[in-house]
Amino acid sequence: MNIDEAKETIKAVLPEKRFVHSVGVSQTAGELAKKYGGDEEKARLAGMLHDIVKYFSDAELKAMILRKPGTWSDCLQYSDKLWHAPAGAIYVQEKYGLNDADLLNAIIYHTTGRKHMSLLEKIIFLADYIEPNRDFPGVEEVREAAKRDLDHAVLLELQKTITHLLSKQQSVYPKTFEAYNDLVQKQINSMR
Ligand code: DGI
Ligand code: FE
Ligand code: FE
Repeated sequence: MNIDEAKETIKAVLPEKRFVHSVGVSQTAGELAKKYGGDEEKARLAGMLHDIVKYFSDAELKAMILRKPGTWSDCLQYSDKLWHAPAGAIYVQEKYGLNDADLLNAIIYHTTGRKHMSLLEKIIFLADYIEPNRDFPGVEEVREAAKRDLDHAVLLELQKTITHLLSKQQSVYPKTFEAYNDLVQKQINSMR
């Protein structure tokens, strides 16, 4: 599947606003890949597809995750907002035969992050947060950081997301904490 095919596919299944968001993530992911030496084509494709099953029912998303168990399955014990990410990867693999492990992982972890993220995983995680149609407090600070230091921008995003979830007394998926701890530790090590 190429990028134009992916764009047509999501246009047919997503509401306009989510389609525009996905095109924004694709574009931003391509720019980040160019800047940080990643695979631009793969980044744009992953960005286009990352929310493909966002409007499936919770029952459908849950059934997909149960059908294909993996390290992501524990998300079923947390917010249902997390489910579209692993389910999206299962969907594009089964329906479109996309088998690139890095691309699939970038979709699986686009919502939560995880420790030891690949370059592509970081790019999609960050692009989802900072694409041009996003407008919420703090997004500009992360956009600025993304121009200078990828890890620092991802760390800022994790800090803001965790803080936001805590402020609303919502659960935090453990892999989100692990991603945060991983990058804090890297920062500490780099200052030694
Ligand atoms: O699908 P999008 O709206 O583009 O964005 P997303 O896939 O990053 O979904 C974000 C939602 O997930 C947001 O409402 C916060 C929510 N969420 C719930 N629990 C967690 C969580 N996000 C993270 N990172 N970690 C959680 O534990
Ligand atoms: Fe998402
Ligand atoms: Fe998204």
